[in-house]
Amino acid sequence: MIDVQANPYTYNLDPEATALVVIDMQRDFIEPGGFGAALGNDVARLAAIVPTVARLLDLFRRLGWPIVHTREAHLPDLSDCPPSKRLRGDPPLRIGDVGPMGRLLVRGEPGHQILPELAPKPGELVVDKPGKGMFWATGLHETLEARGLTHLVFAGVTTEVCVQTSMREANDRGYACLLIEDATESYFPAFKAATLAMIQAQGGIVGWTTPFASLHAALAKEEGRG
Ligand code: TIU
Repeated sequence: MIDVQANPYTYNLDPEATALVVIDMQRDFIEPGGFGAALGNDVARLAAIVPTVARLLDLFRRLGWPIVHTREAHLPDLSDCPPSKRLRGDPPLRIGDVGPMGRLLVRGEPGHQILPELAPKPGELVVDKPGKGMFWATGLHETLEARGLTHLVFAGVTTEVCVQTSMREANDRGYACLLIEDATESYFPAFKAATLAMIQAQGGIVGWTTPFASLHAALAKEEGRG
């Protein structure tokens, strides 16, 4: 086990059984004209974490450890999009409507793509999910179990929506979860802060958090080996 300095206390990372999970670093959430912008959000905030997520991906690639990328998106016929999701609120464009990056939150459209700087490499897992959480209707738990993975390091957007939902779902399925604080972002700074605080509270009720530098420092020796 490798000790990673974390909050609220040391995270014991298993070098044989750890995957990186990068949640929804898609054009639809991070670039103007996508689903995030249609909901009225300032999407520019999210772009700030791209260099840190890229460093995290580089680290896992150098180590040769597994990487999972998720994308939130629906089938073109929207058969996997519940009306309660599509009809929520009063946005100028809804899921499935055509925007500047194609149909919002629909598989295969330009907005569905992961940012080119963070694009998946061959051999990395890419999971399309119709919900906020990464386990609903994806089969991902079975895939991770089959590979013997028990520890998940999380990054991506948005902290309190898809990242937190996925992390809570993973915690309930028995994974030890570590969220990288500067590799996740929200449209709402207060929600990011609250999410980190609630993960850390009560002795790490759903996991641990730490800055990228702490993880990097802890894995420096492993990297030398890899
Ligand atoms: N709206 C918002 O904050 N997030 C989402 O809808 N999806 C994800 O977090 N990926």
